[in-house]
Amino acid sequence: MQGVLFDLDGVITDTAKFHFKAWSRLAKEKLGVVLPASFESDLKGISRIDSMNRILKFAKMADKYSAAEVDAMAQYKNDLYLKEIGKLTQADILPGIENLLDELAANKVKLSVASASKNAPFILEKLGLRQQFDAIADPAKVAHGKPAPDIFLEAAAKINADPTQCVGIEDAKAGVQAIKAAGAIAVGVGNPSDLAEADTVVSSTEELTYSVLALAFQK
Ligand code: B16
Ligand code: MG
Repeated sequence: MQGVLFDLDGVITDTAKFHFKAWSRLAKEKLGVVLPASFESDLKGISRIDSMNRILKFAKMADKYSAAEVDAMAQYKNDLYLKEIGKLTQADILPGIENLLDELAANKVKLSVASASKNAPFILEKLGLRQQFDAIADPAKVAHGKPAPDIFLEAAAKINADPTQCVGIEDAKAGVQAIKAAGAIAVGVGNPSDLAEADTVVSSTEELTYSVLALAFQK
């Protein structure tokens, strides 16, 4: 196992609730619709602009706005979201993750972040984890979002690792599909029926240890 490629939202910290809060406010204020609770999980791993377009489709306003107006709405959502994540601290790191990062570093495994979020460097800084990672893939530099493999390929390339020699960790179905498409071993965190394509599934981040990842890799 040369490297581990980490999703961020749902694996390192839970930002889905903040995304949902900001999207809900935007939908209500700008589009006059209430988003159903299912949007919180449906938008996991989906890029900002793709999320915006899904919400416009839900509001039956897909063709109503110009590209510039859609961008301005996505920017408004991000401003709301930034206010929320500005409050993150080390206490918001999901259980087991700090221990896992220490174990992997002790075993000389390179660590890279493969998040769809353009805010990943800021979030890691707020959590006090920025220095623990060898690289953060930039989602602005990849052509296709999850479930395409691009962000995981970029995350592996940034640590000079062969993707087939890496384990990817994801909480979203589209993310697991992206890991598999990249040729890496997929470890899912969450419900096994949602993450059936993963090589190994654990129910919570607390169960993520070096030995669980090493076993998944040897499978
Ligand atoms: P941003 P991940 C994803 O993070 C979130 O799950 C998704 O809800 C969000 O829209 C996306 O990042 C983009 O985030 O607006 O901050 O660039 O799960 O890929 O770490
Ligand atoms: Mg995620």
